[in-house]
Amino acid sequence: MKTAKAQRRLFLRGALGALGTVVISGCDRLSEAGWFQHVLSTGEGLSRVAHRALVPPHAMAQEFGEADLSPHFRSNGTSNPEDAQYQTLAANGFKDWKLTVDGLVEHPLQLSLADLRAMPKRTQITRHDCVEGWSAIGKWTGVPLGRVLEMARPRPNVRYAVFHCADPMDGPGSAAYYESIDMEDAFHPQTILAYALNDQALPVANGAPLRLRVERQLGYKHAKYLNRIELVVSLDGIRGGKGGYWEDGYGYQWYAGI
Ligand SMILES: Nc1nc2c(c(=O)[nH]1)N[C@H]1C(S)=C(S)[C@@H](COP(=O)(O)O)O[C@H]1N2
Ligand SMILES: [Mo]
Repeated sequence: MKTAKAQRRLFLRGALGALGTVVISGCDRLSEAGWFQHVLSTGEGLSRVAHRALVPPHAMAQEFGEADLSPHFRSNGTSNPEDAQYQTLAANGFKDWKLTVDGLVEHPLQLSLADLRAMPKRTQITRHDCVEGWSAIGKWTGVPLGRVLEMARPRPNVRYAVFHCADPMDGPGSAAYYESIDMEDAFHPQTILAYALNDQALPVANGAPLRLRVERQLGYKHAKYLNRIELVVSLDGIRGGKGGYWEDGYGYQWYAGI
């Protein structure tokens, strides 16, 4: 048994080691794009660097058992997109729906729900935390996002995956919800494109036919009603440039680590 003091010392050494890794591995890239400079110049980036220094890159979000499932997984934000095309697709059980994967890729993809269901799947029971002050535990099944991205062959300079959704946020015809994550989260084993919740086809209220689960981040990052995943080198060209609906419009943090 290690003493509490020895354990604390070990933890500190680990944390400092991680910080060193962040700084050192950043060095080769910063000369190119100056991203490290940019990251350090914003409070946003600082919290991300600090968070990434303390949480090892492949840290897993906690997973739970069947007994922990919430009796009802509530819906938040959009619960039924006010979009004619979405409604037509939904009426037909999403048989004609396709996910587009494009942007900086060698092989743009168009995948049906059947295509996605035929791919390797992952099931995970996790807790969803919404900034509005509620949590729920749900069982999600879907395709690891990394597998889908690999199929599209991302170009080496790709840095972010942008998720374009079907739900207009200010009535029919208005701009739809969108979100983005970096490649580290995109290739994390628990980051999946979920088509099932609690062993049932994903309900419309929770993002049918496909939604993102990015388990180490807060609820608003988990884009529902996916239409398209666009790979980009910078978020500058995406709407307001801050990477998401809440980030651009309401000052939410882009990296919403839990
Ligand atoms: N397309 C889309 N995705 C979205 C939202 C939304 O309104 N539209 N709301 C977000 C927020 S704030 C939360 S907490 C979760 C809610 O997921 P749920 O409806 O399955 O509870 O979805 C996130 N993803
Ligand atoms: Mo949320």
